[in-house]
Amino acid sequence: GLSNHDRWPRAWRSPEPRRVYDVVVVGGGGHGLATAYYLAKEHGLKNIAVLEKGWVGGGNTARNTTIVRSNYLWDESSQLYEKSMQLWEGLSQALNYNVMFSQRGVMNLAHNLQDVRDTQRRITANRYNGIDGEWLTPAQVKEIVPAINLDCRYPVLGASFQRRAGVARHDAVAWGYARAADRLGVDIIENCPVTGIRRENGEVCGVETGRGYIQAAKVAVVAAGHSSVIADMAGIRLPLESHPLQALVSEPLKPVMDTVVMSNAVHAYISQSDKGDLVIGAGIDQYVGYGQRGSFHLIESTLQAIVEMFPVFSRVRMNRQWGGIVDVSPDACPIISTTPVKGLYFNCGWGTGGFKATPGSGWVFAYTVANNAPHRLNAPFSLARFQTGHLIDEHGAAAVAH
Ligand code: FAD
Ligand code: PYC
Repeated sequence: GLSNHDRWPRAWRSPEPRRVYDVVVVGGGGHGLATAYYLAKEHGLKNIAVLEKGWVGGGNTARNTTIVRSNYLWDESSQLYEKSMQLWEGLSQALNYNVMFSQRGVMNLAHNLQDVRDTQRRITANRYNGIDGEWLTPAQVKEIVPAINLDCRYPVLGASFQRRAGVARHDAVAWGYARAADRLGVDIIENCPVTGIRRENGEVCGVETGRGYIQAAKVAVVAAGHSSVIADMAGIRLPLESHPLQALVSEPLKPVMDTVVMSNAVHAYISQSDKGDLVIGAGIDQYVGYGQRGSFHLIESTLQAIVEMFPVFSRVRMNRQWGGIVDVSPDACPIISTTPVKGLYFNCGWGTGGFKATPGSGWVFAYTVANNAPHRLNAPFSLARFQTGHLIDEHGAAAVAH
């Protein structure tokens, strides 16, 4: 079956880095590739490089549980995530690449009265913002997910349901953006770590890399869990903590679950991939660090929660487990911002929830870099909010324990 692999054409070129670019994007995850694509497509920039220290999409893009939804609480964030949702809805066509976006719905369970109140408030807020959302009674939850045990230790009292939400194929998102950006002339340079940011008179002038110095008038950093490491190279301190976040997949099963179920109260979420594996995720590991693995006790408590809610899965074997490093901000919202260094931009702080935002994040960040000013949608997400106090607290809607 693999015998013809060597005759497949490359999906994107592997050029030698030029010595000068108009824009260097640091980080070849989904967000960085999307940024480069929209810079070229929407803003007509021609001389762009994406510098990736490893391989394209090998960071959190490859490690996440692929949940896509836009049911955040506050106007600022729900509008940003909804922009992303709308881009998702046309993404396979726009990139001419099947990203397998499957709008199978996402359920957020409520297990106590406060959960019920918070969830219903969020549904109402979503609907005021034109975002779909509905309240499900326990009987309706059971109808959609027959395998669930409603009378588990923390009984299911209902759930929010966003029907337009769902999952997408994470690798395809990175590959689709990479191929489309490449076709627009973007140089994607893998195995090229950025090790320093050169500045003169408060302005960025280029980056030191494992493949030599590269001059650039604008440097756009999208490095997820390593954002604060890169900010430090430019003398900037970001209000971020980097934590491990773990996930795991089971052996493949016949179809048993055709939606996504999340429970913040018991710190677990689950869906079934098109391949048949159960895709399961946890809350963050509480310690900070850059090792892309977490601790065993968290895997155990996550699976205890899953088995309590789905006793039918108690004898399913787990195939693989891994961790990514997520960049968590104090209000569980991203930072998409200019910085005190002219020509240097950061897009980070997506924490446990940035996969869903990949298209929208790239779209608004490209606007910000091209215009040296934020788009209306990302203006509230600047670094300045940590000085003005205009935080946008989305810990509840983040739906993953922080
Ligand atoms: P990445 O894909 O991590 O890209 C950053 C890139 O920067 C990396 O490829 C890295 O190698 C590169 N880089 C770092 N330092 C340098 C350097 N010095 N030089 C050059 N390159 C550098 N979000 C959701 O919305 N839904 C989910 O279901 C979900 N589940 C998750 C489950 C897990 C286990 C994890 C870990 C995360 C999850 N997330 C989820 C969060 C989501 O994965 C991230 O927010 C999102 O993928 C971040 O995208 P990115 O492109 O910025 O990051
Ligand atoms: O933000 O929806 C989310 C999410 C699910 C799993 C991890 N993050």
